[in-house]
Amino acid sequence: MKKVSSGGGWPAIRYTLRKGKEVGGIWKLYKALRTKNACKTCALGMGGQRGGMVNEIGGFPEVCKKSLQAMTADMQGAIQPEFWSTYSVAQLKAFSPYDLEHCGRLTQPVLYERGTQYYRPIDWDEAIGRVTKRLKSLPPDETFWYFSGRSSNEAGFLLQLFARLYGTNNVNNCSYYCHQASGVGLTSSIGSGTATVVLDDVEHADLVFVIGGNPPSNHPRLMTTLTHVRQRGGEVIVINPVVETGLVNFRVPSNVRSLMFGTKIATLYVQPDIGGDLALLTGIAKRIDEMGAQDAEFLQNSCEGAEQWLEQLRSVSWPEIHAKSGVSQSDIDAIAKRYAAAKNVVFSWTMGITHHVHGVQNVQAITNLAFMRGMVGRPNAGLLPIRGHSNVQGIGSVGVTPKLKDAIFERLESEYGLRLPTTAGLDTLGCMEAAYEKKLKMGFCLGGNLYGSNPDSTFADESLSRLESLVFLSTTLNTGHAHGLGEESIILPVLARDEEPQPTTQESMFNFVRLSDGGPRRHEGPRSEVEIIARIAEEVLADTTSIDWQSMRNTGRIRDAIAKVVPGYDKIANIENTKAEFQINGRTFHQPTFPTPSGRGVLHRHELPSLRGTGDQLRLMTVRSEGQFNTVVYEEEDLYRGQDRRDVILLHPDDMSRLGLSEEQIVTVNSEAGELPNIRVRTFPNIKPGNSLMYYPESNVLVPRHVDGLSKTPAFKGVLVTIATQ
Ligand SMILES: Nc1nc2c(c(=O)[nH]1)N[C@H]1C(S)=C(S)[C@@H](COP(=O)(O)OP(=O)(O)OC[C@H]3O[C@@H](n4cnc5c(=O)[nH]c(N)nc54)[C@H](O)[C@@H]3O)O[C@H]1N2
Ligand SMILES: Nc1nc2c(c(=O)[nH]1)N[C@H]1C(S)=C(S)[C@@H](COP(=O)(O)OP(=O)(O)OC[C@H]3O[C@@H](n4cnc5c(=O)[nH]c(N)nc54)[C@H](O)[C@@H]3O)O[C@H]1N2
Ligand SMILES: [Mo]
Repeated sequence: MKKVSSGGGWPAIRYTLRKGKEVGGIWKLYKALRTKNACKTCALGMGGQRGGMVNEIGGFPEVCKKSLQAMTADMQGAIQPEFWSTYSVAQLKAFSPYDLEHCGRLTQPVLYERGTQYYRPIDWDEAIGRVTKRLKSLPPDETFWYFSGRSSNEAGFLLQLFARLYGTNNVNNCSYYCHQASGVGLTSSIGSGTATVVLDDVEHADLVFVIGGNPPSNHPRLMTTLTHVRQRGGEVIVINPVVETGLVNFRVPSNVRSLMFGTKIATLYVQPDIGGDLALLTGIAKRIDEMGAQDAEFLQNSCEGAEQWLEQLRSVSWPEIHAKSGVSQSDIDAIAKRYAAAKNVVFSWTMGITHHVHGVQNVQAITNLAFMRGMVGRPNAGLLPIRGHSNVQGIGSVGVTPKLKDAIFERLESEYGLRLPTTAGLDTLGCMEAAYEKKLKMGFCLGGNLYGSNPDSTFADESLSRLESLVFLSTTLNTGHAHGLGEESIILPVLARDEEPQPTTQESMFNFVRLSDGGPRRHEGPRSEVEIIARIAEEVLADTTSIDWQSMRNTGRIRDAIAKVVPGYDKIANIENTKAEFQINGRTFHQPTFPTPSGRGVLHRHELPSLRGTGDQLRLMTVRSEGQFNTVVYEEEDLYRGQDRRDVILLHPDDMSRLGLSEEQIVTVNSEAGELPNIRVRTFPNIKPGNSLMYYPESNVLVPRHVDGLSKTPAFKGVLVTIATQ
C-alpha cells in the first residue's frame, strides 16, 4: 500500500462522503454531528452547547475521521435476536474487533452461562434481578468496578458512589492504562493533575513540544492548532522514535490553502530510542544550564529543590545521556537552542511518555524542563497532557479512582451523612491480578473493553474467566464480550451520549465542563446508563443509605450532588439552565503559584534508566493505527504508515538485514509474556533502528505486566521482543 505523504487532506474528505452514504446520506450524518453534544472521541473538547464540530475557541468546522466513525457506529442497525442463536461464543471469539463492532447496536440484555454455547436474550427484569441478587450475596470487596472514559460525569459519579456505599473502593478507570502517570507526575510537581493551559494558550505559543504522541491520527483537531502555530511563525519540536507522516506535513481539510499545499508541522524532529525520553529531557536541561539560559529567578522564587536538581544535572555525564537516550549531542543542542530562544513554550505529550515503567518520572522531567525557563504559571505557556477518551478526565474528577480525593470524601460524609469505606481499593491491573488469584468474584464494567485493553492477553483471559459474574454496560460488541467471560456474563445495552433522554455533562482536557443535550433514541431497547445504575443501587441498598436512588435517575439531581461535593464543579448545578460551559476553578495556571504545600513547583531528580534490549532483542512499542479507536478497529489499513493490514511488525531496514529478515517474511514474535505467530515483517525506514512497532490490541499477547510503580500504568511501549523465523 502506498504511504500518503501528508496527513489529513483529500483522503479525509473522501472518507466523510463515503461514511455519509453508509448511514443514509451525508446530510443525516452532518445533522447528527451538529447536535449539541460533546464529541464522542478524544478529549480535545468539541461540541456541547456550541454545537457539534465547534472547538473551544469557536473554530468550525472541526471534524475528524474518528468522530465520523464513532457516530456512524452508533447509527448502525440493531443486532437482531436471531444473531444470538446463530453465533456461539466460540464463533464470536473468532470474530475480529472490526467484525464485532460492525455486528450492530446492542438492544437487548443478553446472558451467557458457562456450560452453554450461546448468549441468550433475557428481559430487563431478569437481567437486573440477576445482577442485584449476585451483589447482595457477595462481600463487597470481592467485586470490582471498571469505567471507561466514554460515559458521562453523571453516570460515573453515580456508579462510584453506589460502589462505595455498597462497600468497596475497588473503583477504577481506563486512565490506569493511559494518562495516570501524567496525573501522578503533574500532581507531584505542581499539585494539580491536568493541563495548566487552555487551547488559546497553545494557539499563541511560539514553540510547542509534541512528545510521544501521534496527534494526526489520534487528536486530529489539535493539528489545526499546530498549523496555526506554524502560520504565526512559531515552531513545533517533535520527539518520537517514529517519524509520523502527519507530524511532518498535514493538510487541514477545512483550510483551503492548507488542503492544497499542506502545512509543514515539525520544525525539528528528533528520534530517541523507545524509553529514551528521560535521558533526553535531562540532556536538554543540562545543555540549557551549560548555556546559562535558565530563568534563575523563577527557579529560585517559584520552585523547590532547584539547587539539588541543577547539581545533579551537572554531575550526569554526556556519554551517559547519549547512551541512554539514543540521541546525539547535535540533536540535543538543536533542541536546547530553540528552547532557549522561545518566549512562550507549551509542552504536550501522550502515551509514548506514560506507557513506560518510568512514566511518572518522564512527566516530572518534562515539568522540570518547563520550570527551568519559567514556562509554567503564565499565559501562552505550560503543560499539556493530551488526553484520550472524550470524558476520561471528567470520570476521574467526579471520583472514579480507588481513593477519593479528601475533599470529596469529607463532603460526601458531611453533606449526606454517609459512611464510606476507607480501604485502599485496587487499581485496574490490581483488580485483574486479584481476580486471577480468585480474590474477586464479580466485575462490573461501565463501557470499555477491559480484556482488550489489558497487557498480557493470555493472563487477562484467564483472570476474567475466573470471575463468577461479569456485567457490561455497552453500546456495541467488542472482544471483551467474547473472551474472558465470567461464569455468568450479562451485557446490558445502553444509549449513546447523543441518545440520552436527559442532558449529561463531559469534561475536556482543557478542564471545561459542557452540557450535552442528548437526543432521540435510535433504537428501542437500550437504556440510559444512569437509569440502570440508579435502579440497581435502589434494589441493593434501598433501606441502608440516606440517598434517594429513585431521584438519582434524574441527571439534574446527580449534578446537584456533584456540585456539592466535587471541588471546582459548583457551576454544574445550574448548567441545565445556563447552558454555559464553565472551566473548573484552579486548574489553569496563568500565575506561578501552585497548589503544593509550599505553593511552589517541585523539581524531582531521577536516575536515568538504561535503554533496554541486547543482542537480537528489539524494543517494541504497541500503538494505534489511523483506522482504530482503542480496541475498536474500524479499518484494517493504517493510512499514514502505509500499512494495509494489522498483523505486521514494522522494522528499520538496518534491523532487517542485521537479523537476516526479508520483506513480507512470516515470523513469530516472542516476548516474556507470550508469542504471536504469523506476523509479517515489513520495512519501515521511519522508525529508529533497534526499535519496532506493532498494533494494539492484538499485540497485547506480547506485553508483560510490568507497571510503573508510582502510577501503576503498564509499560505498553516498553516491551522487549525477539523474532523467530517460521
Ligand atoms: N483515532 C484514534 N484516536 C484516539 C485513539 C484511538 O485509538 N484512535 N485513542 C484515544 C486514547 S484513549 C488515547 S490515550 C490517545 C492516544 O494517543 P497517542 O499517544 O498518540 O497514541 P499511540 O498510538 O499509543 O501513540 C503513541 C506515539 O508515541 C510514540 N512512542 C512510542 N514509544 C515512545 C517512546 O518511548 N518515546 C516517545 N517520545 N515516543 C514514543 C509512537 O511512535 C506514537 O507516535 O488517543 C485518543 N484518540
Ligand atoms: N498494548 C496496548 N494496550 C493498550 C494501549 C496501548 O497503547 N497499547 N492503550 C491503553 C489506553 S490509552 C486505553 S484508554 C485503554 C482503552 O481501554 P477501554 O476504554 O477499556 O477500551 P475501548 O476500546 O475504548 O472501549 C470501547 C467500548 O466501549 C463501549 N462504548 C462506546 N461508547 C459507549 C458509551 O457511550 N457508553 C458505554 N457504556 N459504553 C460505550 C463499546 O462497547 C466499545 O466496544 O487501552 C489501553 N491498552
Ligand atoms: Mo487512553
